[in-house]
Amino acid sequence: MKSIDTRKHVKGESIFVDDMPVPKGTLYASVFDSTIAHGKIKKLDLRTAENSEGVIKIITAKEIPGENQIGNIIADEALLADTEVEFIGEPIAIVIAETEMAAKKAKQKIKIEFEELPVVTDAREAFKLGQLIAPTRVFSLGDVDKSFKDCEYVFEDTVEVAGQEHLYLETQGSVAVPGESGNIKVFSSTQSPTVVQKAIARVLNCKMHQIEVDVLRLGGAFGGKEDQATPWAVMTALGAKLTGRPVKLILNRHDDLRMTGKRHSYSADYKIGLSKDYKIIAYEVTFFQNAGACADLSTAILERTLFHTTNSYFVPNVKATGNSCKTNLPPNTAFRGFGGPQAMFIIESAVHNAATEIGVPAHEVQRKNLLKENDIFSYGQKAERAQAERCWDEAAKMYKLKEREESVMSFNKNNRLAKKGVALMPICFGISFTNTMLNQASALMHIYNDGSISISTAAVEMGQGVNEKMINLAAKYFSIEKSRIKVESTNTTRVANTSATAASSAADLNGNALLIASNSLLDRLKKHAADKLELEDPKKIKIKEEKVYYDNMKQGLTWDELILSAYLNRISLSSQAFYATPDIYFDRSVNKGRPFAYHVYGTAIIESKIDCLRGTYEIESVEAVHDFGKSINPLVDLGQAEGGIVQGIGWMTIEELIQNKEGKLTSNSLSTYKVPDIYSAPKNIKVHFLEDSENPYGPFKSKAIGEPPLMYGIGAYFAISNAIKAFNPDVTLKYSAPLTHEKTLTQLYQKNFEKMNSQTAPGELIKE
Ligand code: LUZ
Ligand code: MOS
Repeated sequence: MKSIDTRKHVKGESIFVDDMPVPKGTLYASVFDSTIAHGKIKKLDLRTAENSEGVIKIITAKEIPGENQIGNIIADEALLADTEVEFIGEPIAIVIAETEMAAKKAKQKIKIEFEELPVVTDAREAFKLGQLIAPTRVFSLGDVDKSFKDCEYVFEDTVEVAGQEHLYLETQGSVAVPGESGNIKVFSSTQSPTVVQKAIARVLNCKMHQIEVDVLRLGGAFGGKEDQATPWAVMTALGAKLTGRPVKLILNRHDDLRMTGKRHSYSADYKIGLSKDYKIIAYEVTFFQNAGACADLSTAILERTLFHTTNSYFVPNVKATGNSCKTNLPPNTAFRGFGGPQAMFIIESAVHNAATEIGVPAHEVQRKNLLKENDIFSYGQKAERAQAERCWDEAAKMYKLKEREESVMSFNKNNRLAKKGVALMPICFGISFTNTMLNQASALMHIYNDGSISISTAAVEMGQGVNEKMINLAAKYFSIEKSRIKVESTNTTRVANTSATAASSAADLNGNALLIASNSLLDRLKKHAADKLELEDPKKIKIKEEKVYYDNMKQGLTWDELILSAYLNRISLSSQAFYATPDIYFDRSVNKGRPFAYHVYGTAIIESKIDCLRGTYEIESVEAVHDFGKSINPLVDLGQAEGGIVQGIGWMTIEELIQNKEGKLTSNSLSTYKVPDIYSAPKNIKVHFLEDSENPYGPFKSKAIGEPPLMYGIGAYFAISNAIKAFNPDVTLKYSAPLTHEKTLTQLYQKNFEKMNSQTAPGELIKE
């Protein structure tokens, strides 16, 4: 992957919040957080800490000038706990000192006493206790109860799917610099500058225009900074307000891992019914989402789960019930896919289980049920320009599925202690924020009188290459050199009311706004060129490679000359434009509508190899046909696809979040939480760009790329499961992600392990 930032990143020249030179007099904040998952604060004694060397101030809930509230969708999240704590890592006080070390030393001198309350970490247990974040939601189509009766096959089971740590390279952080008249400028590592701006205004009791949020770039986010960059930015702004000095706060990795939420774990019950010829007739599923202690984005994430209940399949009778359950864990949050991947893993588990029980390869059932043109989703939208079957069939052909299966079969026959497995993973992901209102963006463009261009949009660069794409779009639109164009930081004073850079839609929304801004500038320039050249029809003016043409004939006028002339003739060289996705709506009272501008499709073939002595495995290859639309930048898109695939595989295989009964994250460091590295990444990743796919809703007919490829990683789970079946045909597969090496071993030797469990008394040896 190559973008305008690549060189700077490699050379260490790129600037992140922690790299910025800070103003003289900057103070440092450190957060004092809860050590218990649920309890009342009986006593908070700050005296010794306050007298500690270098301490300027310790801020508690009592000092907050405005509301002690940062909840974005639901107002249920205090910035600082006042009387009660609900998760380990919940902020209680902010220590502000002359140095970071002084702040940390003082923090250790804070004394606190709790009265402990019962801790709930399990979503189903929370559900039984009636602890819901919001009322239960149901999406339905057809009539499941009636149609199960007509099914040849009906299967029921439970599926577990764990969360995931974002592990952005750059941890959370912010710097706030006070200005005159109570104004504050905040440099935050956030995907949502406006959410940060609004939360600060609320907590500080000031107007949004007093708060300027600036974002140069993020060192990764993956959803982890859509909502959860907010508290740290608010804390620095609060510190700046109360001390009158700049305040900086950067979480170290341990604090970040402990204090921030993750991808949601889900537990689900399903019932799936198939006809004699393996058509899925009915699918009923109940989701128990583990939301953590506050709402954060959980309700929106649950909604996206409901939208992705049937993945890439047409199912005529669906009932999907979603419960967002409140537990004593850090609030779980957005993570690449936003609840969609969990729904997709759950139906893939149902399909895999059904196929296994029936005794056919899962891909036979999958292929039979792929969405066709005009098939309806449970939420009332029809599949338009559906590419599910095309992607599948091209993948099967291009990557030689038949031969692959035969070679895997012969490998398995010839090897006793090594087995291979193949799985196919089709994806279908809806593009647009499910909250229709958020599908808006604006762009501001200046052409300076030397012919160079400055672009501001709401898009936040986080390594995904959105800035490169904005440059590609403008360069193509004007037909000028890329080097003329600069993308500015994302700043709330240049672009207001920004929607988060999220939902895979930043390039779509901001790119479209940018093209509208470019279009009005180009119109003005064409008109001016026609005037200057004394030619009558501005429509016949074209700019090609920085030269002006009329009726395809080159005129003696360059881009530089045209711009300077326009300036000298007092023509505006600035433009601001707005874009709102057309044709989308959703009625929450009936859960029907057309929430997505379009869907992204694709199919991957995944091959695994397991060592049947140790239970270890490798993902040997992932080969996909993916619908990129007409890619704006194939290299950037390919980088997103490959990164997504590896991140998805990590989630499904080796990344294991462990929280104990007391609500403590025990996999709280990189020695206990393992992410894929270059050795465990598939040796072979191929992603073929589906041909002849044009998307009317994307800039230059492109499609969104950020989230969808992650879901190919789900196929790794089933590729490993199939290899396990090859070794142990009698295995009763458990559908519980991640499928770690340890779980693989226990399924390879399921019978032996069960025996050992019943015979070795305290079950010391083997615990699931
Ligand atoms: N964020 C959001 C998202 O607020 N709404 C969404 O629908 C969404 N989808 C994916 C990722 N982030
Ligand atoms: Mo996201 S999960 O698009 O912030």
